[in-house]
Amino acid sequence: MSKVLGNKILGAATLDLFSGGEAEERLAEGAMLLRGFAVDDAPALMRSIAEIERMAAFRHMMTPGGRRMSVAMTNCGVAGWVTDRQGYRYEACDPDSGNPWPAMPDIFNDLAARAAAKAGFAGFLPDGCLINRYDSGAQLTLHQDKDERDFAMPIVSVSLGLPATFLFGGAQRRDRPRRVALESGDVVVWGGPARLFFHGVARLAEGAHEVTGSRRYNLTFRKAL
Ligand code: MD3
Ligand code: FE
Repeated sequence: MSKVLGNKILGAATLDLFSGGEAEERLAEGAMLLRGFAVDDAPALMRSIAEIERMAAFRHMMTPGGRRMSVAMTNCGVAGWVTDRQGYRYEACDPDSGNPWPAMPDIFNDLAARAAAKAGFAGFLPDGCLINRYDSGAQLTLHQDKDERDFAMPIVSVSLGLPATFLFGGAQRRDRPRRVALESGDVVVWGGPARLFFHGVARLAEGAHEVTGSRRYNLTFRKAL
């Protein structure tokens, strides 16, 4: 176990500094930010993403309202999140190829389970991972993740590459979102009362990152089925 060296109050959030250079921050009841949790895994995660994308290319999906998403997406695992004019849903097969989504790599499963356990969700076994790719200018408008069957299951998200400003709202769309800076290797576990909170990502600023170049990636692990 790492040793707590210090504790600061930052606005509403509590930050614990650990000897390994990792920090845990409670963003809200049920929402735990694990800063730097996946830093060491980032290069291997990016190699897995490169393999996945050879089988299931990134694409800009269409919202049910007919707008092309600025974030490019692909999936791995048995439950892949898709959107088109028909709506949002999970599909076992990639609609672009007709093939099953690539399998979830072991390092994906391991990371998601370790992060969830640290946040109090032991035994988390995701069945899908949505992979989001942001170029500069890409954004994700405020939304809820509510296409999954069991909201008692958390969602684990992993940031890779360029930093982003995460918008963390509340249970109501009108709740003014807090801005949380997320960097490469940061992991957030969203469970409990925060599971259905509104959230989004501000337009990505230009930059260069040693692991991902001019982009940001985000992995969201879900138990969808
Ligand atoms: C807060 N992705 O794919 S994950 C998404 O950085 C999505 O690409 C963002 O939101 C991204 O749906 C951030 C963070 C996230 C995921 C689920 C949540 C935040 C959440 C569920 C409830 C509250
Ligand atoms: Fe989301």
